[in-house]
Amino acid sequence: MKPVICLPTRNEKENVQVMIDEIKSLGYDFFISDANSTDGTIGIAKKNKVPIYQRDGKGKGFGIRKALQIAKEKDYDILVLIDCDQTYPVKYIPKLLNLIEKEGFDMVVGARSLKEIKPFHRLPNKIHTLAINLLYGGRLKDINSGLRAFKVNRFKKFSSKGFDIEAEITVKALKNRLKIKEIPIDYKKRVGHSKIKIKDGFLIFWRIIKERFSI
Ligand SMILES: Nc1nc2c(ncn2[C@@H]2O[C@H](COP(=O)(O)OP(=O)(O)OP(=O)(O)O)[C@@H](O)[C@H]2O)c(=O)[nH]1
Ligand SMILES: [Mg+2]
Repeated sequence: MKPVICLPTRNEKENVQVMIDEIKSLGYDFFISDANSTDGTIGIAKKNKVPIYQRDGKGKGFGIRKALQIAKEKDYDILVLIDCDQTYPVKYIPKLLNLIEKEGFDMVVGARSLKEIKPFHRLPNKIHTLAINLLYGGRLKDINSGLRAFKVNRFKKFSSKGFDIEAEITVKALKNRLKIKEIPIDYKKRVGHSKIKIKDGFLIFWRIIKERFSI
């Protein structure tokens, strides 16, 4: 199976060089899905000769939608998503891939322990995960994780524009009875500025409800 890694970026100049170096050392194909960053992120990617694709709209969801489209167009079998903020250690990527390739999982997610998540984000995260488990019959621990790998052909397309994208991926995986595995990971303090806002917590919750009524 041919995997590709995608780093979604919006103004991550403090992180992008470190993330490029760490991912390069793993030896897999990778690319950046960027939101027309204005802080020099694009220049750093180009200097490192990393393919960088631009958004079709504003928001992380647009970035991940683009990533899925690129993975399909270029015939990759597995897409790995990892936030470009040095919070998720890249060392877990081979493990995620191994579980898909050797153990037959469709999606493997790096699950953070709640105590490692910022206090401010802890409650919304808990609510989102609980809501998904209740509404879609999951037994998951961290539905918003920004580190996951999945088989490209298990998903047709995504429609989220913003930070509700992980909720959409999770709900679609549960609705389609995909084989999902979570592995515990450590999670580090973010470098650079966070892009998520309070309103995104509500957007994610709304996505969880909305997906219940769509086919
Ligand atoms: N392509 C793209 N990526 C984005 C966009 N907004 C955010 N991202 C990226 O998505 C990833 C997650 O964003 P964060 O700001 O870290 O959000 P978060 O992880 O929910 O919040 P923190 O816990 O504060 O880190 C980062 O790599 C961002 O650069 C966007 O509009 N388009
Ligand atoms: Mg983050």
